[in-house]
Amino acid sequence: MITLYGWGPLFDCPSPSPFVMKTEIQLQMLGLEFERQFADLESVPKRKAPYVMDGDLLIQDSNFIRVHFEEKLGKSLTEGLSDEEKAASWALERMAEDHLSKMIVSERWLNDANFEKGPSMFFAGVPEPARAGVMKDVREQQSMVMQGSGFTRHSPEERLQLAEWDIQAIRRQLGAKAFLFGSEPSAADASVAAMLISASTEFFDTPLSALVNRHAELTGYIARMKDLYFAESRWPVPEAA
Ligand SMILES: N[C@@H](CCC(=O)N[C@@H](CS)C(=O)NCC(=O)O)C(=O)O
Repeated sequence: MITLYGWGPLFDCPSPSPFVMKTEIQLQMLGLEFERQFADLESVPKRKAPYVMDGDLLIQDSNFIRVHFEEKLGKSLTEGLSDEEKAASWALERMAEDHLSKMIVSERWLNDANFEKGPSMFFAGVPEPARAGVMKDVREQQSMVMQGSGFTRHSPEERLQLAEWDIQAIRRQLGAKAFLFGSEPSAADASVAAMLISASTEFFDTPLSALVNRHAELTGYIARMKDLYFAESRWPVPEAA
């Protein structure tokens, strides 16, 4: 049995995590049957989601998960792409998972109002007397990670500019095609669409969403990917709901 660990719909997205969305898409692209369960980050060495159990085998990180199943099934999510396209596919993923991902995280976690309406809900299970302190510590860690990476050493305008250049590159690659490399979705669509879905949500107050949503070809692309892979949520319903 295969189980994907992550989180289901939140913040008007199929998952609060673009990386969980990416893997959820890629497992479907590979034609796999799998269960979805809530992640327990403390239970895995890398303390990140997504992670997958394939029987007794734990696989962590969206890239290793993809390759594990590609090798197991003898399939490739870049089947039919030329060597140049395969290189571009990998580079597009790496691009989407760098500045766009950092922009999404910093807008959600470092902006007080966005944190209150969004990520603060992850701490609902922390006993009330300790909750504020735990949230403060986690946000400080996030802030240090973003500072360390250099991303939040840029001004807000510069961060937006970096995100805009990534979005422009995605638009150029997409062109008039249905998917990044043609009429069929492939590996990079999972990563890029997951980041665009996360960036475009209007749940948060951020100029990032308009950077995506003002382009009809991108909203069309997001809609196509959602129709294909997120038409219905198969995540368990949280107990508190
Ligand atoms: N490189 C990883 C990134 C995964 C990742 O950053 N996951 C986030 C959720 S979007 C996470 O688990 N963060 C928890 C933490 O850093 O403590 C992958 O591709 O799977």
